[in-house]
Amino acid sequence: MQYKEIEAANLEEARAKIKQEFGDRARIIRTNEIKEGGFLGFGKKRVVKVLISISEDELLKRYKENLGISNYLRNEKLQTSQINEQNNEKAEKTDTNKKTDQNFSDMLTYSILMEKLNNIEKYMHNAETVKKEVLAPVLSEIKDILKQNEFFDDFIEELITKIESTLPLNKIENKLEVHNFVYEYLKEKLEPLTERKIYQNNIDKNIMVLVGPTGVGKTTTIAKIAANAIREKKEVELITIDGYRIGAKYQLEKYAELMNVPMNACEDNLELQRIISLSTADLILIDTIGRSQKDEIHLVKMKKLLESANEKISYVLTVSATTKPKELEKIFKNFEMFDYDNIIITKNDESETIGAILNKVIERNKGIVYYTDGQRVPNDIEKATVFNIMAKIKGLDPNVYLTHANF
Ligand SMILES: Nc1nc2c(ncn2[C@@H]2O[C@H](COP(=O)(O)OP(=O)(O)O)[C@@H](O)[C@H]2O)c(=O)[nH]1
Ligand SMILES: [Mg+2]
Repeated sequence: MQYKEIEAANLEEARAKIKQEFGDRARIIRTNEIKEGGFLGFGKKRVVKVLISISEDELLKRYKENLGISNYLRNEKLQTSQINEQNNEKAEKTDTNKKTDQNFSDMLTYSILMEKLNNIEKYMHNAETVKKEVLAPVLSEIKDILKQNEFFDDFIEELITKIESTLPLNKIENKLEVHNFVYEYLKEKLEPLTERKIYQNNIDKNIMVLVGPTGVGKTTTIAKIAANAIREKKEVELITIDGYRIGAKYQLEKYAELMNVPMNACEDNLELQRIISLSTADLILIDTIGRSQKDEIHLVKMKKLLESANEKISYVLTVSATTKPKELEKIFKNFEMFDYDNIIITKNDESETIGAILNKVIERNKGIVYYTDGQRVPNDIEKATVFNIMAKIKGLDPNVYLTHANF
């Protein structure tokens, strides 16, 4: 791969130049707007510098196509005279010699090109810089869309770089192509995270614990999951270790009563062990202590208590779609001690965007099992699929959603 820098007065002109010289084969790596020249800060000229990459083969092919080797060499005065000297030495040529000369001439052209391109690196470092990133209009639009969806900056940068290095020039200028690329990119990342099994059907006792900050909707979500499991003819049992908050036990007890399922409140290890071992349920749902996730000692105690059950427990982190992006990292990290594989996203009805959460699950390789979108038990819950999660990414061209619709 070789790199070349194109300089122009503005982005449009730079693109036109690249197209003319390299066709659609070049990939844009970086675009900078630079102020150059001037004296004592005055009279600086704005220029746009676009760094592109192109494979050696393509480069040589392009030069041959466009300029013709002889034309190209004629323009390169210094190098041409050297070649002429060498050519003159071989005044009379046989056919085979001609062929050799043609190869030689090709090679020389090629090495001149390479040398020029290698110098670009040096040249780039010397450029006086007041750099400002300039993006193609479609790319800056997609950047805004991703920002509005609350994806984090480094994630967006990575995605933009990926677009620039993957899509050829003519496609980068096409809104639908770029939006489609973004959709596919996110879908590819989210697909493996939304297709995980919620609980394993092959083991007879599935135990699922919902952990997460206070007030995100753990108890309500447990009631919803329980009601849906009952609808699927599963035997369900509820346990709470949420004894700390007055009324917390009462809340789950009420749901258990309504659904006619057993409910136990556990305060210590032995009790938890006894209840789990005696249970004949297919699904045991455990509600947890409603204290701040900042209270680490309490979380450790809770974890010890759950570990004492000696059973295979799957931990699920419950996060609200309304959580501020800044808070999310802390929450994902603080609950990491539970080794949770999956998350549930609650309160989707109260938030337009879930990009920050999606960003975190992709980064930490966590599955999304459910999302909830209202207070009604048992209705306001959905199993997460890649399609309903992708539908929560707002602002992409409607045609992109249409193309991917799962009719
Ligand atoms: N709007 C909305 N409210 C919800 C949702 N899930 C739970 N809630 C409400 O959030 C509040 C706290 O829920 P709760 O289950 O007690 O949270 P916990 O402290 O995590 O157990 C209650 O008023 C619930 O009705 C949801 O998906 N959407
Ligand atoms: Mg609760």
